[in-house]
Amino acid sequence: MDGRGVAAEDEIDGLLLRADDVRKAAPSRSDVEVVRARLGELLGRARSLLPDVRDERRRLDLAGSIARRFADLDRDELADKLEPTPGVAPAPTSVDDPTRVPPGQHLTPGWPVLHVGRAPSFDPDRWRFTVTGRVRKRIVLSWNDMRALPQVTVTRDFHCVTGWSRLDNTWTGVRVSEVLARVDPAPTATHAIVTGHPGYAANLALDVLAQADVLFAWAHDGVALPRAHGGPLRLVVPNRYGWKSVKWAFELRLTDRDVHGYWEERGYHDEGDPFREQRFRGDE
Ligand SMILES: Nc1nc2c(c(=O)[nH]1)N[C@H]1C(S)=C(S)[C@@H](COP(=O)(O)O)O[C@H]1N2
Ligand SMILES: [Mo]
Repeated sequence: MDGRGVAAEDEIDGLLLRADDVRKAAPSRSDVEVVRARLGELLGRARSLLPDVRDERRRLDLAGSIARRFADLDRDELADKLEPTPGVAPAPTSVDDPTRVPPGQHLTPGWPVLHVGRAPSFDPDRWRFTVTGRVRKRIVLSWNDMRALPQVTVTRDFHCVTGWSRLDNTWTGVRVSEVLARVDPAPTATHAIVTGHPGYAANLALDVLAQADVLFAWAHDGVALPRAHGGPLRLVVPNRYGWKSVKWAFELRLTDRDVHGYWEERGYHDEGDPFREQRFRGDE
């Protein structure tokens, strides 16, 4: 290994130690914003050094360590969101079958709101959804086009990588497989990246997207999907951690390789199967 790679590793280790000190020193949750800004700086700098780490295994480990700290930050901010949400029926907090809860998850009665950036406004006349990339037929759907697609309702559990799970979410929308059938995917298409406002994205293998319970959803528990939860339209991928369930989705792009989305770029796992605890890159 060369000197520059080792120097980058040492610097990242140093930044992570400082990040841990900053977090430990924070006296209360009311300081979350200040801590977030400072940690964002330290972790952002650490992340920018990752490409200089030559040893692949070490680079993946460090990427995981950085991503874990970003997730801890979300957990701090979440503490007061894990209460029953006013106006939303509380989700069950116990199960008959313990294997229904993935390892390392706890059940929340509430419906936490978790995202980077701001929820966009919605104008049904101007709203568009594009399906593009490795397709034989690119399509652009209006809101009416989208709503005219065959509708299904599924009830599934939702698992966020920061540790909360919300059971029994009833989603209504169109299967992604229905949308895929309308574009005629190219034979080279193996993956897709779904993008939502304001540029947040997640990558998925096409065979995962084509599962029968993977939807573009416009309703939850029988009412229009609230804007905070991704309304008017969000992706729902029950068999993956929540970060794959892109809110305010506006584009589905088919690709011939796995292109990283927002969190995958920041060290989260490509697959993100909660039952295999694939939280961070480097997890089996
Ligand atoms: N556009 C967008 N979609 C997003 C996110 C985001 O930051 N932006 N966060 C993801 C994460 S990490 C989770 S756990 C879920 C949370 O969904 P909820 O706010 O409806 O609970 O949205 C996912 N979809
Ligand atoms: Mo999440």
